[in-house]
Order: sequence, then C-alpha cells, then structure tokens
Amino acid sequence: MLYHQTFSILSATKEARVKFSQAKVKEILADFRLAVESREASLIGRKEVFMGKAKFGIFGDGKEIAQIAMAKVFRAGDFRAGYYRDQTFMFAINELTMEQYFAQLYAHPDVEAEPASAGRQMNGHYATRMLDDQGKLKRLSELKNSSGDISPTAAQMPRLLGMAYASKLFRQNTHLSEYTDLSNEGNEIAFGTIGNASTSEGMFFEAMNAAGVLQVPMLMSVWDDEYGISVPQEFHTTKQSISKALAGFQRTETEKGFEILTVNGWDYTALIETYQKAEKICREEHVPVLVHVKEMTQPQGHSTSGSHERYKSAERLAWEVEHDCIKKMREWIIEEVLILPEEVEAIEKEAKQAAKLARENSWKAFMRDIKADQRILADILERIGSEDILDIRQTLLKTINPVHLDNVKAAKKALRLLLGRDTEERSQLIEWVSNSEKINHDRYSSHLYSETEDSALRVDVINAVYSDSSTIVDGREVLRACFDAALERDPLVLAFGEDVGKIGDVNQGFAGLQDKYGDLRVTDTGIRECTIIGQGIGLAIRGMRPIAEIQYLDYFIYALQILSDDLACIRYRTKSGQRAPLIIRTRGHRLEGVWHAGSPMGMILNSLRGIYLLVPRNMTQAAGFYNTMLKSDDPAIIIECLNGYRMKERKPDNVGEFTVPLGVPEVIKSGDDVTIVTYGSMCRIVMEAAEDLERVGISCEVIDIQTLLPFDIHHTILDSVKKTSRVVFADEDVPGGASAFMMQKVLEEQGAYQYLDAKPITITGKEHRPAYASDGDYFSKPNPEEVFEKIYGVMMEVDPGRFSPLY
Ligand SMILES: Cc1ncc(C[n+]2csc(CCOP(=O)(O)OP(=O)(O)O)c2C)c(N)n1
Ligand SMILES: [Mg+2]
Repeated sequence: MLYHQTFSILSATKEARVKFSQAKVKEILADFRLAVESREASLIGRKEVFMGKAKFGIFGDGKEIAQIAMAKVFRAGDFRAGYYRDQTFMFAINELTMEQYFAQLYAHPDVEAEPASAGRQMNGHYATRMLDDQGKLKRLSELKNSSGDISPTAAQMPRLLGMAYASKLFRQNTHLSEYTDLSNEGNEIAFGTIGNASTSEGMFFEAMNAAGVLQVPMLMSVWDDEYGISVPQEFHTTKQSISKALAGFQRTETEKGFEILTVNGWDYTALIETYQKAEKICREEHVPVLVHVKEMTQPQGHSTSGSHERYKSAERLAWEVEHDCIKKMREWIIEEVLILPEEVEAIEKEAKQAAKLARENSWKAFMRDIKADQRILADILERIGSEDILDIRQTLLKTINPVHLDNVKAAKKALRLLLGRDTEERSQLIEWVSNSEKINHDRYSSHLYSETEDSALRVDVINAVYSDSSTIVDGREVLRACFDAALERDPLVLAFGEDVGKIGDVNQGFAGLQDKYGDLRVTDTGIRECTIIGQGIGLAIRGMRPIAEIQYLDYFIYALQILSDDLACIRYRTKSGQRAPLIIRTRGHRLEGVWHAGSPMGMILNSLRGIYLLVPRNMTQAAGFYNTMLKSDDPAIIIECLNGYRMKERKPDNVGEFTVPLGVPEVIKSGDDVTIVTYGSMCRIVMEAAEDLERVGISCEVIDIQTLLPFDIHHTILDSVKKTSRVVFADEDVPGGASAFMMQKVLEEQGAYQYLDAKPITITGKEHRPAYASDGDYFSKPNPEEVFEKIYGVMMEVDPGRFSPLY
C-alpha cells in the first residue's frame, strides 16, 4: 500500500481547518498514520522473532517522525546511504512496502517479495533496485534511490561521499549534461543517516572532512538516542554531542565548510522546517549539511538480542516514554491541529490493522514456496512408501515454521536410505535434490560477479597491434597513453587519488592529463584511502566510470575494510539490484622496505571475492586490463608492478583499444620438466632462474596467470602439468598466502594431483614484511637463486641419479 494514497482521511474539526489548510491536515494525519503503522511493524517484528518465525530483528522505532520529515525533501534522482533504523523513511518514499518489510524479516529469498536483498540480508537493510532484469542501469534520475545497506557501523559513509560527489561532477562538468538518465544537472542530494554512537568511527570523520573539502551535496542526519547498544553517550563523543564536537566544520562568511543544524527528534514541525532548510542549502548551494537529530528514543531497545532494561536507568526509561516521538506528535495533533482523540484513535486502529494484515500476507507468501516444495517432496516420499521413508515424511510435515533446508535435509536423508535401490521414485528424488541445488545456488550463491552480457568475462578480446612504427618506451608511457585514450573516449571516465592530479601520479601514469582534461577528470585527493574507495563506489553506483588510486599496495589495508564490506558484495547483497564497476588502481609487489614492497595477496584474495584481482606483469598487460574493465560492469583491482614503470616496453598501436582477457594465463616460456606458476613482478625473477635451470638441463614451463580472480578458467595450467608432471607455485606473499590459493585451485579444482610425480611446492616470501634496500629485498623475497635451488630440488627428487646435491 502506498503511503499518502490509500489511507482514508478523517474529517478535521472546524477549528483545525482555520489553522491548517485541509490539505495540510490531510498530510499531517497521513504522516501520523505512517508513523503508527511503522511503529506497529516494529512491535510485530519483535514478536515474530520471539515466536521463532524470524532469526533476528532490529527496528526503527523511536526514529519515525524525523524520517518522515527527511522523506519530504527526498526527491526523484536523490540517493540514500543509511543504516538499519530507516524503515519509516523507506516507507515514506514509497520504496518499501509493509509486505516487503516483513519479507526481509523472514528472509524470503524471492526478489519480488524482498527486492532489497532477496532474503540475503538481515532485516533493516534497505536498497532499491537500480538495475533492470538485464543488469542495465535504470533511469536513476527519475527514481528514488537507496544504495544497499551494510551492517558495519559507519561503513555507509565512504559510499555516501561518492554519491554526493557525483552530483558535483554532473553539475560542474558540462560534458556530462547529456547524461540525463543519470542526473538532472547535479541537483541530486545524497542523504546519509547514522546512529550517534557510530559517529565515533574513523570513517565518519574521514568522510565528513572530505565532504567539507569537496563541497558536495551531502545531507547527513545523525539519529541521536544517546546510546550505542548499551553504551551511553559519554563513552562515544567529545562533549557528548556530535554537533558540538564538529562545530569547527561550520561554514562562515569567509570559509567553506558544513552547515550544522540541530533539532529534536520528537518535534514534528521543527523537523519539517529543519529539513526544508537543509535541503535548500544542500541542493542549491552544494554545501554539505549535518542535521543532528537529538532526543530520540528506542522504545524496544537495540534489537531482539536483549532488553534495554539491563542498561538504562528507570529515569532514562521514563524519559524515553515521555519523549516518544509518536506520543509527542499525537499530543500535538490533538492540541494544535485540534483533531478529536477518537479520530486519532481511529487512525491508529486502521494503521495497526494495516501492519497486521501485511505481516499475515508476507508470512503466507513466505510459507507458500516452502510448502509447495515440501508437498512435491512429500509426494515422492509417499510413493516410495517404505516405513523408514514415511517416517522422514511425517517428521518433515510436522516441522514447525519449516524452511528450505528442512526439505533438503529430509530428501538427502531419504536418499541415503535408498542407497542401492534402483527405482523410479529414487530417480525422482534425485531429480528433486539436483533441482533444489540449482534453485538454492541461485538463491544464495548467484551474482557474486556480474552475470550480465557486460560481465568482464564476456568482453571481446582485441589483440595488441604492433607495427614497424611502434615505439619502445618506458612502461609508464604505455599506461599514460591508455589512460589518455580512455579519458578521451568516455566523459564518464575519471581518475583520482593522492598525487594523481597535478603531477599525474607518483609514477606519472597520468602525467599531463589533468592539463588536458581538467581537474574534475584527473584529480588530487587528500590522504584518505578508505574514502577514496568510497568516492569511487558512490560514483560507480551513479553510473560513472571511476579509476580510484591507492598509492601503494601497502596502504591498501586502510581501504580493505570498505572494499570487503561494501564493494565486494554490492551486487551479491542486492542479488544484482545494484552494481559498482569501480576500478582500483594500485602498485606493489616490489620496491623498498617494510611499507613499500608488500604483496599481501592472500589477504586480498580472501577478503575481496566479488572483485576481480588482476596482477599484470608489465604495463602493457596492465593497459589491456584497464581497457577490458572499462568495457565491463564488474569491479576490479589492478596491481601494477612498482618496479616496472621505467622498464622498456613496446607500445601497441591500439593502446586505447586492445584488451587482455581475464582468467587466461600466458605461457611465457615453454618447457618439459616442470611447470612454474607465477604472476606480477615474480615473472622476471622466475624467468631469470628458468634460464639458469636450462643451463643445467632442466626445462621449465613458466606460466603467468595474469589474474588471481578469476583463476585460469580454461585450465591452461592443468594442460601444462599433464606434460611436465611437476608443478611449482611462486609468489611474493607469505607462506600459505596466494601460493596456497593457487595450489588449491590447480591440485584440487583442476585435478592436477593425478598427474604429479613429484611433491608440488611453493616458493614464497618470508613470513615477515620485506626489509629495506637491495639486501633486505633479496633476503625477504624469493630471489632467482632460491627459485633455482627449489626447482633443482624438485628434479633431484625425481631423478637423483641425474641431479646431484648442489651443496
Ligand atoms: C563496525 C561495527 N562494530 C560493531 C557493530 C555492532 N553494533 C551494531 S549497532 C551498534 C551500536 C550502534 O549505535 P548507534 O550508532 O548509536 O545506532 P543506534 O542503534 O543507537 O541507532 C553496534 C555496536 C557493528 N555493527 N559494526
Ligand atoms: Mg544510538
């Protein structure tokens, strides 16, 4: 049911009509009704959890009125990045129905019933569907958009910054004015919400500072209920007030900054005025605004995990009852709008009924699919008919609040009992199980990466073209030419990061490109890795093609959390309702010392599934990857080799067009005795060792995997191992890092273990960070001598007669 459309207006008294227009009265009562309905949904939701129908519940009670006020200034084209308290806001902008709200509580895995996440996220995690069924962006400028919520507190902030920054670009970069499906000349506000306690997170401060620096239309609301679960304000915030703590951000006549507004969360009229004021400043002037909404309450406590009576004093609890925003609004309606108490009661009754009915509908819909599946299974089990199978059937049918796993468990249990029996019913059961595996894969494991026609795996391969006039240049020149072509080709492409603008990055991949394309396309940022990534995520959500740079791989750790919690799962957690094809550019593997030579690939691999991980051995391969990724709708990390910028490479004639496919290793040296699997700057070290090994009669096949994610999709390595019967994995990460990942892929997934006649080994860096200078590097990371000796050792094991000990 749509808010403002379906509720039956009750007649206001004559006096009220004098003070407020009929339309205004209608609006006020609709607002009140929505608040009551939303509150009722919270109360019912809690009960559902306690009745075992849902696993966990977290609700927006106590925050209703402010959200209704905020929704009034949220227009088509705007964006939200918020948190789990925002149900009333989502109802108010008509992007969440009551049925959908309960569907998420039950974890209904149907995208129609639960469009935010198709049951993948716990309740209170909101998102609108920005992609159509083909995975193409809808006309976002005409929609009310909510980016997909995540649970880590404050992690909505980096993305929020990016979504606000997009408005600035759409307004200021005149080349973007034709993209009317993405923006209406940058008039969109990015609305953020956060709890008071979560403002203690570093990301909050980093994003707020960046928004002030960038002057972007970010309207940030803090829902302040003076607690973060059980911990009161005094533990969280200097001066116990975020607006006081941030007072220095306040803009003045002469200095740019934020506009800071404060208001109480129970004051309906003040909230409406505050948000109108905030909207005007933000939308018209592109000045960020902080709205600190104070005196909020939490009537049911933090979540279903425990009661707040444990930590709130009797006085505080009494204060909360007194300052409940709905109670206050109710009093105001009766006193000021002069609506009769009976009429208010009638509205309340109707609202509560609506919530109850929605819950019922949602539960029925949720059960329908499960029961339908259960019936099919029960029929098969019945036809089998033996006593033990009928027992399983009986138990299944008696399950209280069954879910899909109950069906699967019953079916698999029955299958075990039917081992060896070759009957028609057993075949039907096997078919049911395999069908349910497919369905459950789609429900719970699909769309980690793009499955659309724009997937990075489907980009056409265009080979690099060389001619007599192709020049030999420093590697960085190849990259620069590729970026130049990308910026020229597509106005939506932009690059930013520390030192990327004026000097064109620390290795000059963008040298001169700011002069050529302007500082909105090639841009310096502050030192703030987390929000550089957030800036990229937000821009990519809004349809732009950002290349966000993290200066060194060693500083990637600052951004790891947001990459993992937000970017890596944006498509997955919305079941392809949203995407963020952000390219992260960084450089690493080799240079100097503890914080400039890292190669923490295992860490990245294990935390960032959902983002492709590309590890080119030179700048030409890197350029090909940039070209590939810019044609796709997937996100990727491209790690350039720090020591490769000045190495000579032949620049392809089609440097802005050629593509390098993902997941396709390259055999960079063929050989017969042993397969060496490696990537990145290790390719050179391995090649050096391979040449030395050739001299002692050992023929190595060296394979550059080129991308860790995806990994060797056509099993090139397996083909090689079939030939050599020996395999070595070499990289610069710690033991058990990416080398272990590669080994698992090749031995287990590709099944190469069957073809081995020697122990498979890994050659890795030491467990510690790499030490400084040439010796530090040599003794911390794999070096050609070590590679030689390890591979020589493999051959010695195979043929001790031919290969005697080196020493
Ligand atoms: C990074 C992180 N740490 C801890 C948690 C667990 N947690 C969830 S909500 C919460 C308190 C948040 O309080 P506040 O920001 O004031 O929001 P409120 O729930 O009061 O609206 C905590 C500690 C989390 N989700 N994420
Ligand atoms: Mg709080």
